[in-house]
Amino acid sequence: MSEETIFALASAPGRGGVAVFRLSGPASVAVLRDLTGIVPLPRLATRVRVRHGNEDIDDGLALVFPAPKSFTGEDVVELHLHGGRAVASALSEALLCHGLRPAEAGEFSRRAFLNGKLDLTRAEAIADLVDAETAAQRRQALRQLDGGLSNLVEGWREILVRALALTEAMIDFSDEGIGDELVDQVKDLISGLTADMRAKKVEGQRRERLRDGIHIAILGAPNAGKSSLMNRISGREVAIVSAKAGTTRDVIETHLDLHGWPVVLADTAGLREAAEDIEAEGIARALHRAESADLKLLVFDATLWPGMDPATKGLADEDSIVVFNKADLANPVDFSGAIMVSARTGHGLDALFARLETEVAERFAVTAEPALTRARHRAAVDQCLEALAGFDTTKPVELAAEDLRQAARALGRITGRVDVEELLDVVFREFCIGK
Ligand SMILES: Nc1nc2c(ncn2[C@@H]2O[C@H](COP(=O)(O)OP(=O)(O)O)[C@@H](O)[C@H]2O)c(=O)[nH]1
Ligand SMILES: [Mg+2]
Repeated sequence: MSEETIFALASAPGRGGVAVFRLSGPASVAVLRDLTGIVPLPRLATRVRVRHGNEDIDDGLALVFPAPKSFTGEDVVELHLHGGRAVASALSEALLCHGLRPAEAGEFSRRAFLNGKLDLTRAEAIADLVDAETAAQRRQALRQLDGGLSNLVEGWREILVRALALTEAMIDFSDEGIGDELVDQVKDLISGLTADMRAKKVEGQRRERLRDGIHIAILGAPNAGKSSLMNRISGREVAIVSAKAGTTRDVIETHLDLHGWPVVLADTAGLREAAEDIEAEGIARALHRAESADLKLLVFDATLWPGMDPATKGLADEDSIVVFNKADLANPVDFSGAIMVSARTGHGLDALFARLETEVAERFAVTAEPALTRARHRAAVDQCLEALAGFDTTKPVELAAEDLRQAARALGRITGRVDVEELLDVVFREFCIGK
């Protein structure tokens, strides 16, 4: 338990209907009594008048969560006051006068972790939930907060512990002739576990996209209407549109909420042989973007049909959607699976959105399965796999057991059951103050 009592504004700063201040630590209840003259019953919202010296600060609600049944596991007080700047600064001053300290970013969650209230995966889920901008991001974070990931990892650890127990049993039973049977059992456990972890790693990479945004690149020849389409899709003028070929040179990104899916849409330079240095570099970047994108929108100029730009056509694969633009100027195009649109009139945009949504949902649907959503999780799994790769039943049993212990330790890093200190900074750094 910490000696210091900390406080922070837990709601967003600035003007608002209500501002929530959170206090945590041994002095929080005494300070509340000093400021309001009362100590409310546990967990019961109570009307209070907040005073500091002779000055009335505000009228509001107070809630007391005595340790250990609180978010941090310490005595916690919440004050719900009016959301004005003057109220916030007067209260902060009063709390400082009472010896409280402003919390650092993530300090409440850090204390919750240290007091056994949260494991690291749940703490990360809180950060994700606060950052979630779309429905899919929110769902994924909530599942992790519910413990999906920590249950998965603990399940893996249990298998390792079982394998370890069997391995140690080999030491005891080595002369009784049942060693071989034990060896087979351990091998089975390890190979099943290894396969499962590998699959989860691949899945995790995909699901991390839900945290960062699914990348969709718009590609095509100069003047096909890529920038116009980008602006149409995003509903804003993000890219410069021009009849002059080679206008877009760098990759321009915009973030969208595509019916709950977080999307990073990128407009790129037109693909052509050509061009002076800067445009050539733009084209190189476009091709690089094409490679790393989750989905590609290949844009063709419908007025050139049946011609199709060969460089763009060359990028077609199962992750691309073929779009013919300038439908307002051209006859329908007979190309299987293609969508006719007009960036100018908006024709076909609904069909394009529907198609994008289907393709994204197919690739990124959040199943109920927990996922290794961060590079940190996957690095720990890699270390675990590495230790297991060294595991060999022909080694002296003591050494083999040590490999399993290492593997289990690596997994423990995901939830924070070992090597705790060094991990904390990494995990809590990205939190905001008051969480
Ligand atoms: N008529 C018509 N013109 C379009 C359409 N989309 C783009 N354009 C025009 O085609 C030219 C090139 O557009 P732009 O978006 O800069 O193409 P980009 O080089 O592929 O980015 C501009 O003059 C646009 O106004 C469309 O759907 N219909
Ligand atoms: Mg352009």
